[in-house]
Amino acid sequence: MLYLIITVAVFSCNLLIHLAIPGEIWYSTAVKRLGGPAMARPSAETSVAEDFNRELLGKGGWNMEKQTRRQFLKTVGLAAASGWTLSTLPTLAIEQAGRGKKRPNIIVLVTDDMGYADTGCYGAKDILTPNIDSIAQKGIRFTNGYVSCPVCSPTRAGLATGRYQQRFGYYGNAQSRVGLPLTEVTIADVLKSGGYVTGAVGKWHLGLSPQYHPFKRGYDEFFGFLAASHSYIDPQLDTANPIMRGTEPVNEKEYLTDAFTREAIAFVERHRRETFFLYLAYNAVHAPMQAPQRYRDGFQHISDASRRVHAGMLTALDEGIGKFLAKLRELALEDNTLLFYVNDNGGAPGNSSSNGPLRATKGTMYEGGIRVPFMIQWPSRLKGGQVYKQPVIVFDILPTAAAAAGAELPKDRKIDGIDLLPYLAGKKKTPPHDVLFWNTGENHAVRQGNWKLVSMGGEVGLFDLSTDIGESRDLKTEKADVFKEMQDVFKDWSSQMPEPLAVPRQRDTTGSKKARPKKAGKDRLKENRK
Ligand SMILES: [Ca+2]
Repeated sequence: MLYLIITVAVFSCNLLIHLAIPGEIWYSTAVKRLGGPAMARPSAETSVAEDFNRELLGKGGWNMEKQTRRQFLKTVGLAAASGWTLSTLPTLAIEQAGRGKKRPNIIVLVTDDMGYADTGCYGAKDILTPNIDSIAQKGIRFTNGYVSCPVCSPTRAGLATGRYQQRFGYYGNAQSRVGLPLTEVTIADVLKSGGYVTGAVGKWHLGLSPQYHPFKRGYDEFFGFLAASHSYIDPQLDTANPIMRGTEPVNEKEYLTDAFTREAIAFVERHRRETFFLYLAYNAVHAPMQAPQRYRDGFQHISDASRRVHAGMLTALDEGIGKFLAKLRELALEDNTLLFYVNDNGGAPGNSSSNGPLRATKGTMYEGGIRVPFMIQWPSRLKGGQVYKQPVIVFDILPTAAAAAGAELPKDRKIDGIDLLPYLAGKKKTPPHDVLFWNTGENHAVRQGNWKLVSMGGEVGLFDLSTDIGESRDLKTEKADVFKEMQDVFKDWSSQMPEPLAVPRQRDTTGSKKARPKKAGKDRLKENRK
């Protein structure tokens, strides 16, 4: 009985304290009682548990999950409500924080218009890319890695949202003149909500107007440009599309690839003690073809002058990625950083890239347009040096990152991407996707197993990728039943997608020659939000 009275008394007392004292004061009092830092206090997302760790246990040797102030208050509130006394709080806070593994930093590294076979790990012989190749050695290389569109902007929309971009009417580069619809939730939104510091460096290409700026799409920091491409050597040439720090134009003097490397390294150094998400989108090796002489040296063995420039741009990119990865290692961050590397579409016809054995180039529905270098690295969780052969696609990045981060995906809409972690860890043996679709409105493709249906420029074909990676033998007559089934599968899927969003009728400055505006299908768009 006495025990019951004491318990009720303690519960009531603590509940009164919890309800009566505003959160900030309660928090401050609790911290002081715990011998922690005084009120020099934090932004909402600062790691309180980390501070406890430093203050109480000294640096190092503590593997705890970052706790936000809100989480801390929840802990304290729960403790009060359940009758715990203040003297028990340090143990409680630390135990709760230490229960899970530390969340990884997350990096999405994007390159632009590189060919499938331009890097050593994907078969290049004339250009060395040891740093990009190191991702294959330390991580997992996808041999059937796809983007969701054969041109830049829609792929970025798919990556950003974890969805077929057609679900929100984003079929071609023309839509980038408007922007990623504001109804969409981005990977930065998801991770920021999960407590991550977020930054974007490089090419944006998801809207030029202020309301589509990275700051409005979940990013805390931005350094880069908003349009489809940019000069690498002369900022004065791009006054309508300046390099920006945040929302302010800057007069960048460095070779642009080097500048993006510098900024990515600075971001990591700035946020080394926080948990961060960095979207690092180099525009190399997208046109214009420009490389300083220092990066072009050593390629005399390449007879094609244009390919030599490409080699120089790629070398700058590879060395930049090498410096960036070295910084992660130097800061002891590499092991628990989940890094995705993906190129945004197939090798372009005008930049001397090589798609190796794949048919055609950027802009097409053949493998040379959509199958890309794509890798994932997370040394502390995923065994390195593996090759994963099942088809995966760029919009798998968001749910995979969210799962690693313990962040919540939006529940009010369909997410097409799959969390790849159970597949890569060998826990799930089936292919992540039964079928994949591509559609620009004019051309489309379907992959189901090893079958690939392609409708391109009015020609329709069926190919068996297991024996014909170059899509050279059309089997639509020989395999008429498969051909019909895949046509039906595509019709069914595309009937669920809205029409392309209407875009202004003006000169397309974003690089697309094919995109054409169509009547907006707002009602269908609304229906297909889910
Ligand atoms: Ca591109």
